[in-house]
Amino acid sequence: MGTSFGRGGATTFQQDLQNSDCIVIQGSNMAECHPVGFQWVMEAKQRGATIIHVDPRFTRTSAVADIHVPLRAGSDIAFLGGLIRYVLENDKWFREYVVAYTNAPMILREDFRDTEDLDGLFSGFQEDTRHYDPSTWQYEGADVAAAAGQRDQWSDMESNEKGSSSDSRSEHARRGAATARVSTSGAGGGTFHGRPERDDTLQHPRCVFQVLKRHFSRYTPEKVAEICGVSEAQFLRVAEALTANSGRERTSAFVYAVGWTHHTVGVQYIRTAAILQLLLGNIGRPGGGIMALRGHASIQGSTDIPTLFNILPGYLPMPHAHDHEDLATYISADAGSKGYWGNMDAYAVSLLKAWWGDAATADNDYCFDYLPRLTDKHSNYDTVMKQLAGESEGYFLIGENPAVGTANGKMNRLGLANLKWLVVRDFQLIESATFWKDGPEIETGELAPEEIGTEVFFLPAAAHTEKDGSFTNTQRMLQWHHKAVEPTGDQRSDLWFYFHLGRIIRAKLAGSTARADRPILDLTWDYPTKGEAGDPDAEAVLAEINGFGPDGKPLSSYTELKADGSTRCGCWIYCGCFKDGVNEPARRKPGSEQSWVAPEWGWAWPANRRILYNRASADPEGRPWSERKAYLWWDPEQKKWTGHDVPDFQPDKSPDYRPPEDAEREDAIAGTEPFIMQADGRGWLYVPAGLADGPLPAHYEPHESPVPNQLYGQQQNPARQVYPHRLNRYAPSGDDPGAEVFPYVFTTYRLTEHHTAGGMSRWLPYLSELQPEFFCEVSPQLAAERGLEHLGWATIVNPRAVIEARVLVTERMRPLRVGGRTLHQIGLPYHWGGNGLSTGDSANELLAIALDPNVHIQPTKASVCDIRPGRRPRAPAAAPLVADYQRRAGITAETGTEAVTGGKKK
Ligand SMILES: Nc1nc2c(c(=O)[nH]1)N[C@H]1C(S)=C(S)[C@@H](COP(=O)(O)OP(=O)(O)OC[C@H]3O[C@@H](n4cnc5c(=O)[nH]c(N)nc54)[C@H](O)[C@@H]3O)O[C@H]1N2
Ligand SMILES: Nc1nc2c(c(=O)[nH]1)N[C@H]1C(S)=C(S)[C@@H](COP(=O)(O)OP(=O)(O)OC[C@H]3O[C@@H](n4cnc5c(=O)[nH]c(N)nc54)[C@H](O)[C@@H]3O)O[C@H]1N2
Ligand SMILES: [Mo]
Repeated sequence: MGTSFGRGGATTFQQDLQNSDCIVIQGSNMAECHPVGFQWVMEAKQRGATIIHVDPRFTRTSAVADIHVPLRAGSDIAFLGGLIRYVLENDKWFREYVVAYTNAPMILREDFRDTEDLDGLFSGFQEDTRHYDPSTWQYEGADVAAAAGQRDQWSDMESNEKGSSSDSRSEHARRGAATARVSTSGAGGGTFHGRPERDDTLQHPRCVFQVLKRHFSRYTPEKVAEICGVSEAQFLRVAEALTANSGRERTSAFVYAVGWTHHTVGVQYIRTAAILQLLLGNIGRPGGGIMALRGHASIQGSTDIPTLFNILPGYLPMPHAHDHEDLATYISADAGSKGYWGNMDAYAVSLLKAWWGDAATADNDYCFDYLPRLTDKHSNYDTVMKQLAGESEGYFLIGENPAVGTANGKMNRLGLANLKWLVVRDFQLIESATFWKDGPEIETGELAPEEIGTEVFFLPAAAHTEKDGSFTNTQRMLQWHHKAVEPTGDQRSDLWFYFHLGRIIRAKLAGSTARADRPILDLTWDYPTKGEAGDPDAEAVLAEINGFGPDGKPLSSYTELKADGSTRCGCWIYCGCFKDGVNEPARRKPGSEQSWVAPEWGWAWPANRRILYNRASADPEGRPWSERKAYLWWDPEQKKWTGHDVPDFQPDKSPDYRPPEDAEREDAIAGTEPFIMQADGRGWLYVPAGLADGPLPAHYEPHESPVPNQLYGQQQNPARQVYPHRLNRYAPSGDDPGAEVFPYVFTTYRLTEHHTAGGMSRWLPYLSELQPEFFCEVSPQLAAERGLEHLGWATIVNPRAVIEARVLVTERMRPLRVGGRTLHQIGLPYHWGGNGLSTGDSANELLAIALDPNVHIQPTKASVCDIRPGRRPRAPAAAPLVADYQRRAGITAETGTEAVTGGKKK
């Protein structure tokens, strides 16, 4: 979303789904996982909208949809790519929107090569480092840095080439872009050097539009059917519904969640939907958009104010350990650029001032050197690898249960067993806190409690009902919750824990003159506390996040932020949520007392805008595309934008504003350019920089798949991250010998009655009674093929583990025809573990660590296995069974790790 539109958040809000004429839910089981928001899908249906659910399984979402398309897990890019081709070939795209608001007219460099030319690779792939050099992906005549995503691609190249002379970065630097930035899912922006060449007639053979057309030309309905296991008729029904409900008068929305993100090519799934929605003119308009459904209550919040290793609050990049990088170099990636990222200096300096207060001055670069620097990837899985290697000593697990919830459970537990200390703060004694005495490895004898050196501290946590605070929900909306009851016993809020931990560390360091202690001693750490336990005042934290002006008063908008040290702001995109000292996230004005947009319910970033890029809901002249879909328009009398929402645009910038040649920052965005975070003000059909695995999506098979790629010789995403390890062996894929040993595809998912790794549901009697046991969903045909009995036991094996589950035989699972043969899929809910009231094996024992290169996520949605009747062998017979499967499939340390597979096929 960040690279396509400029910000890494849902483009719309759930209530707006009621305005859709067609809703495609793909990669989510919305009715079961987001049941409250699903109300708005039902409202749309009542108003006549067509609801489509594209999902390998028939679920409660499918049950109320007009169309359910059971497709093969891991094949969505082929399906969506087919829709893109359909839209282009049948002239169903929204011409005026596409020409004015997207980068369709931009002309690409002559040396760009597409997957069509290179059998599934784009130009620039370096096989030895498994990285792309993106220089050939650029526009002709201009050099644009990433809007979001991989913002330090050139220096990544350098570090991966380990000292060998790197042309890429120096070439990039020569063209003036200095160090670009790195962030995973960030808000956008980026430098722009030169002026890209354009052809508004879209005829130039190297313009984005023509490149796109050629790229997707092979994604025909026949190919889609063959790859996805759907019928051509099913595909065409979706294509017709979607295109009939897009244009001036009608809009369609896409809804996805982790059925799309959890793949080694997950970011490109979402990119494919972004291209489609831009071509159809569905972004920034009511009833349109892409609704990214977020998981935990504040997962959006935990990327905005991140728990991620490579971004700082508000999607500022975490600085890299480049030589001589000072604040100016860090910011120069954006200096003079077009769009709101041009103000990155104000955002960064205000953040440093919020953290280090008076200690941060112009003379010391506002304490920029106090920030940690990235020396490598430090994602969750890289940390697990470091734990296994003995290179990581301590770990805090706050609200996470990796022994159950994270891919390759065994590696996670063995990592925890290799620490010096571990702090777990949770409601329950989850598996990640007790692995040392009763984890599966104790049973198998791989670990013994007396030999584990990890000292485990278990601290009981207070629940959200027992503390004040905010959630940032799926639609970027901050919502306040008030403490309803006092926590009991030793339970404390996480805010309490971190505040007092910091306080004690600071007290211990007091008086130190060591340079290394300055960043901690100079922190502003002065939150007022309340009550007997001394809980910090959560509103004081909100106020710090919102920020203060030179007069010490709360700021009201990020446009007030300054780079001269006079303003403080803990997260620029949240600036304004505590305007005039009022806790706006706590607003709960009833819907009946305000418009359907409900701007006075909670507060959404940025600036309380509910639909992003809403300038695009009007035509270039500023008039609504149609009466029916009017949302924001230019009022020529009052000379301002007006309508149902806060404009995501300068409120008084006229549609005929044209930036002067030397314009900078937001002044360089024309009155017709709605994507104000992007360097060119446009939605990106093609991403010239910012993605690790290509400027356009291409269908690759999942990391492990029993099916050969039917479009390119390249089997998997060549840039995916692999982690060869004795405990993380991969299956052979496609036509490779041994692939037949694991003939079935399995996918993992959630049940309404349980929550994620189970800490919040498996200990509750009512929920445990509703879904008492771990099970696998199989079709009657697969049950017959393997002799599985309904309510009996099944053993599921793959190269990493063997687990057992109760059998649920159901017609909701259907065999598919893929590549001329029958393919069976198996569904596994992933909520179980050994502790609590309802216990069972964890699906994550089976899952591999192999990651999407952009966001480092694991592929939980499509992997391979074998299934057989009966219970699994107990220790010590379990390991030999897995070893036997590995031997039969001929698995070695190299299997499944190759980057490039195309050559050998030809
Ligand atoms: N009751 C309940 N609600 C929850 C949660 C919970 O545990 N319980 N968890 C919360 C969290 S953390 C999250 S992230 C969200 C997740 O919300 P969802 O993503 O909606 O949940 P999942 O059940 O993991 O997966 C969604 C669907 O993706 C399908 N799927 C699998 N592979 C593919 C594929 O390749 N393509 C397509 N098109 N579909 C595929 C699965 O069959 C499944 O129906 O839910 C949140 N809400
Ligand atoms: N196979 C497979 N694996 C998956 C997925 C999948 O679809 N398939 N989905 C992935 C996704 S999207 C997610 S989000 C993860 C979830 O994986 P985890 O985050 O590891 O699992 P949870 O059970 O949600 O863990 C949250 C813990 O926080 C505790 N908790 C709740 N509130 C608080 C609080 O206020 N403070 C503290 N300190 N603790 C609290 C709960 O008791 C619970 O034990 O799983 C991922 N793993
Ligand atoms: Mo999640």
